[in-house]
Amino acid sequence: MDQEHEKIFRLIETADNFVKYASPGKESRAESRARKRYLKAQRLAEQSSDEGLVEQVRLRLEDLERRSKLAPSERAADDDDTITSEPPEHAAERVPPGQRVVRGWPVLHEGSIPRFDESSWSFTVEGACAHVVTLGYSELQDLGPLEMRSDFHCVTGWSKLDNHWRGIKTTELLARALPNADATHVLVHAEQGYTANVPLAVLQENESMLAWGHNGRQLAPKHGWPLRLVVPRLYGWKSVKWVRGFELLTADQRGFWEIRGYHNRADPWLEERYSYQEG
Ligand SMILES: Nc1nc2c(c(=O)[nH]1)N[C@H]1C(S)=C(S)[C@@H](COP(=O)(O)O)O[C@H]1N2
Ligand SMILES: [Mo]
Repeated sequence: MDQEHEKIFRLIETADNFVKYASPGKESRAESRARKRYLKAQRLAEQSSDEGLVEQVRLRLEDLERRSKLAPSERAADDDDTITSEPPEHAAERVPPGQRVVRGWPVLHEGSIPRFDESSWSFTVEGACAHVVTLGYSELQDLGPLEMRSDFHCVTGWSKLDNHWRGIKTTELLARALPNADATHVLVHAEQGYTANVPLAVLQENESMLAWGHNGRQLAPKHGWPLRLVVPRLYGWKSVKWVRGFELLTADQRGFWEIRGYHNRADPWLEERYSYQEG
């Protein structure tokens, strides 16, 4: 990263922290400090003509303006129960290498959008666990909801920042199933036979969830409604849409894309895109 970029990222980071750690009652002061830094970062980013960076700052300013209009009580609600997924420690910036930030939301999947029939729909956790768990749609929703903000990175190069997901933590379901001590991975099953493998430890992180809402609305069917997995830590193909179950495994087993040349682990911060990189 060159010096100019580093300067911009530092401004953004400082501003983010003003917003995140503002003490109660001091929010508007923290926000105006943050705004000053975002605006400066915006100027510098525009000069550097790095569009991804300009977009990152723009999204933050937009969020700040939205927040600053909230009454104190709404502001508390805005923060309540929201898990915020931050990039891992080995991430130098918020957007992984080789990614560009998009404004819209591309739709990407194999096959067609399945029809949802609640009377025959269920979510199952099975395999290497003490209890098989089977839940209907409303039973599953009754475990929530909670909100989480996280970023989404697709292996084809686009990143969508600041997604506000509504749903339940995957840990909720896994805890009910009680994985065996030797369970190491989960094969995630979706409609029409799509699968993806995820380490059990990743689904036991607080930021992995099953979602039915996005940015204050019901999730669109094309984005995975009635239920999709959200795994912010890994490339998007592991965030399985139209998900129907978890199969607990005692040995890793590749899923749909992992068999077709994508990387088994899929850490976007390490650019684990293709299977030939596995070595
Ligand atoms: N069931 C299912 N889930 C899927 C896919 C798929 O083909 N089938 N594609 C994956 C890929 S490659 C990506 S990038 C994301 C895209 O999610 P979006 O269409 O909501 O942007 O969904 C993932 N989940
Ligand atoms: Mo993807």
